[in-house]
Amino acid sequence: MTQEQPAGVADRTGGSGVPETSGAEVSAVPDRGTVRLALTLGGLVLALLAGFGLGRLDTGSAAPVTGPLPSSTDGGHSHPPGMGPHEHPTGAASPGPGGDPGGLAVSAAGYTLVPTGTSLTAGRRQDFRFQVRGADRRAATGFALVHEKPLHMIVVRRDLTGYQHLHPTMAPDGTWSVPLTLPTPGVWRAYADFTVLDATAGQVPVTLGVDLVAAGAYAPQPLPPAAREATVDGFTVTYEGTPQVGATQPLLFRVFSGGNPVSALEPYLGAFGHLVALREGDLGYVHVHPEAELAGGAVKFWLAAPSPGRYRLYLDFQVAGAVHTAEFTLTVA
Ligand SMILES: [Cu+2]
Repeated sequence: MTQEQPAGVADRTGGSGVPETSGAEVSAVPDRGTVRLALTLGGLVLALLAGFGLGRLDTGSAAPVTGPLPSSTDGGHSHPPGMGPHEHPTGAASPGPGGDPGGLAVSAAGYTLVPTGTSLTAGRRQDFRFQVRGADRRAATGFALVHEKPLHMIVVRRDLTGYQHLHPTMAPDGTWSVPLTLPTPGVWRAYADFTVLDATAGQVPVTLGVDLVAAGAYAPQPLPPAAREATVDGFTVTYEGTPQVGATQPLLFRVFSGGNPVSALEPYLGAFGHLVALREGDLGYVHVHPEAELAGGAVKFWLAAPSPGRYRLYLDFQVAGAVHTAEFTLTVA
């Protein structure tokens, strides 16, 4: 499916109060928050070479970031090829490799997702609004740009169908809104994936999740069988690699059109691909980004699975200005 992109692919403002600049100077001082970001968004460990890490904050020199500055040579937690799994500091919201994925709670690390409403009408475009409130009960308003956006929102029905990747915009009072259509009845999961700028703790990466309901006759779909090939919008996408529990493994995705490799993959939000993995059973959330450069034409991720089980993988990629999402079922032994 082609993704809904209310903010527009070309929107590089992020819609936040945080001005975006080049992002060129992100890497001098290691930053614990950044490490935690990778852990939070991971649970899966990923290696993002050359500063294209998850933890890379795409804020630049002019960004009014207070507290520990974006940084991290960890480059968003790079694990060079050949490097084995290792221990990382863990925080309340960020279990280490092999630990729990994110998005399972509406409140974590002192931040709570507070939607204005969670009941929507199936098939109707409505504004979904929410705040991220801190321990002081006030709406947070300072967010770091991560992959060009201050907040990434993933919405999926609880049977893992209907995936959407959205970018809400924030009003000055900290209220986020995004036009949202839940096309079919059912219970849907919405994830808010962000790094909040905390006055005392610095950068706090968090992924919070909340259920949304669209009343009506819910016809759940079974998870498709595991496969290494998917088709979407006329593209065929394949992957190689076998994620394992507790050990980072390479995962290479290739995109084909008419049987030929697509050589014109374009960066989308600062990366050649964005990979979200959702675990069957609890919809645990993992979001990883690839190496900065294509590897022989393939988009290369590094990851480890948080547990055995089945996952649905969603790979966002961009060709000719349009974003597509290829979906795969993965079984981790
Ligand atoms: Cu996003």
